[in-house]
Amino acid sequence: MQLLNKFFSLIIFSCLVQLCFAQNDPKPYGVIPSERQLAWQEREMYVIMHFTPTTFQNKEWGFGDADPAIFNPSNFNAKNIVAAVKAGGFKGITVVAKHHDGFALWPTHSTEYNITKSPFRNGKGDLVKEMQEATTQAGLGFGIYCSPWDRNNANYSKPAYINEVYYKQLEELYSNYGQLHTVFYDGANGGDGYYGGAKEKRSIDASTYYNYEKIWTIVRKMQPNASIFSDIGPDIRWVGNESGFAAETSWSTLTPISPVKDKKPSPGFVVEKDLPTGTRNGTFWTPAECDVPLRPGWFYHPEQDGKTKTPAQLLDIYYNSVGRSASLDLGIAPMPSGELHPDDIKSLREFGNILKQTFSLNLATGAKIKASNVRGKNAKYAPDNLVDEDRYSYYATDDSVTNADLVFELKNKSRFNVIRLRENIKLGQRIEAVTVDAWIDNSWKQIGQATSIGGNRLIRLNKYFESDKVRLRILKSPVCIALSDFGLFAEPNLN
Ligand code: FUL
Repeated sequence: MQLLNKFFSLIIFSCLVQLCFAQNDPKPYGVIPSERQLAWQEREMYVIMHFTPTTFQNKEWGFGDADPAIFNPSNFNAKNIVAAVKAGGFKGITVVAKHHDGFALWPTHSTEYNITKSPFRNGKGDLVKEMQEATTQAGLGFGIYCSPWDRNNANYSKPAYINEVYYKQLEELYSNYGQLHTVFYDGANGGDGYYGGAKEKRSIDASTYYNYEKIWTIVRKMQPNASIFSDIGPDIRWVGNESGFAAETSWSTLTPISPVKDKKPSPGFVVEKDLPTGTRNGTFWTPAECDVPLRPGWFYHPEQDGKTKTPAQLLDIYYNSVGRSASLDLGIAPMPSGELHPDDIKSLREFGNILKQTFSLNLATGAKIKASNVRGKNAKYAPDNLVDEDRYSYYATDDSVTNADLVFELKNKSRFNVIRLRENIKLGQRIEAVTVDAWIDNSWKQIGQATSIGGNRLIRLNKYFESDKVRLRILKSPVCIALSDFGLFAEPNLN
C-alpha cells in the first residue's frame, strides 16, 4: 500500500514538474547574441565616410604617395554631413580615420603622414574629432575604420609596422574619440604601394601578420561596447559583396572556413562563398553587415555625378539588407570641398522620408490574434506580444510544437505591401520557413513567404494587398517557436 502511495506521489510530482516546465521560457537554441550584438541589431543602419587625400587625387585606392598639401577641404563642416545622414534615418557614422593610402586624419604620434602636415585648419585639425563631436551631438553612434593595409609606411609587411605603428594607431583612436558603437576591419591586404619610397609589391600572410586575436583584445579592453566588423566577425561578418544584398536565406550564425588547411580563417582570409548566407547552426553568432557605397565608388569622383543611388535603389538595398536581418552600412563620400554632393543629400533625405512614412504605422496593432497553440496556455507567451513595441516580449509554443498558425483579425480593412517578422533572438535563431496568407474573396490566398527570420525579416510584396484578416503559418522550426513581432506596413507612392 505504502509502495502504491509512493508510486502515485511520484506520478503526481512528475506531472507537476512537466506542467511547470511547459510554462518555463523555452531553452535557447544554438548560439545566441551578446548584449553588444543586440544593440547592433537594433541600430539597423549607419554610414561609413571615405575622405582622405585619395579624394583629391580622384582615386579609389591611394598609392600612399600623395602630398599632404593636397588635403585642403575649404568647406568641410561635420555638422552638415551629420545632418544629411540623420535625415536619411541612419543611426551612426563610421569615419575612415586611415584608408589604405596610410594618411591619418587625426594628429597621430605613430606616423608623420598625417593631418598636421596638411593645410586643413592650418595644420591644427583633427577631422576624426570634428566628426565624433558632431555625430555624438546629433545623438548618433560613432564608429572608426583604420585600415590595416598601409601603402605609405616603409615598414609595412615587417613586424615594426604592426608593433610600432598600427597597434599604436588603434590605441590612440580607441582612447580619444569617445564610446564607439562599431569598429571596422577591412580585408584588403598587401599589394603594391609607395612604402616609404620603395614603390614595390609587398605581400603578407593574412592569417598571421596582424595577429587579430591581439587586436580583438585591444578592442574589447578599450571599447567594450563596439561591435567588431570584419570578414569573419567576431561580432558582425562581411556579407561577401559590396552590392548591399544579404542572401534570401541569411543566417545570423557562421562557422568561418579557412581557405588553407591548418591556417586560421582571418579577415581577408576566409572562404567567401558562405558569407552572404552564413551557416545554419554555425559556431558563432555573427550576423551580416551589408556595406555598399551611395555612389559607384567609396570615394568621390566627379565623373560619377548623376550616378548616386536613387531613393528607390536605396529602398531595394534596405529590404535586402536590414530586411534580411543584416545591417546596412552605406558609404558616403564628400567632394574635395568637404561637402556632400547635393544629389547625395537629396537621395538620403527622400529615402529617410519614405522609411519614416512606411514604418510609422503598424496596421497589425490592435489585431485580435488566434494561435493554434500557446505555450502552457500561459498569457506570458500569448500572441498579443507580437504586436506590442517590445522586441523581446514574444509568442511561444509548447516544447513539442514546432509549427503554428496565427490568424490576425485586423482592426480595420487595411492595404499593405510589407510584412515584418522578428524572432526573440535572445533565444537563438529558430524558424526556417513561414508563409503569409490574406483573406481575399472568401478564401486564404498566399501572399508571401520567407525562410530565415532572425532579428528582423521584411517581406516586401510585389503589390499592395487589402484585407481585414491575415494568417501567418510557421511551417518549419527545429524547436518550439519564439516569435516577437508581426507587422504590416504600407509604403507610400508605390505603383
Ligand atoms: C573595402 C576597401 O578596400 C574599400 O576601399 C572600402 O574602404 C570598403 C569599405 O572596404 O574592402
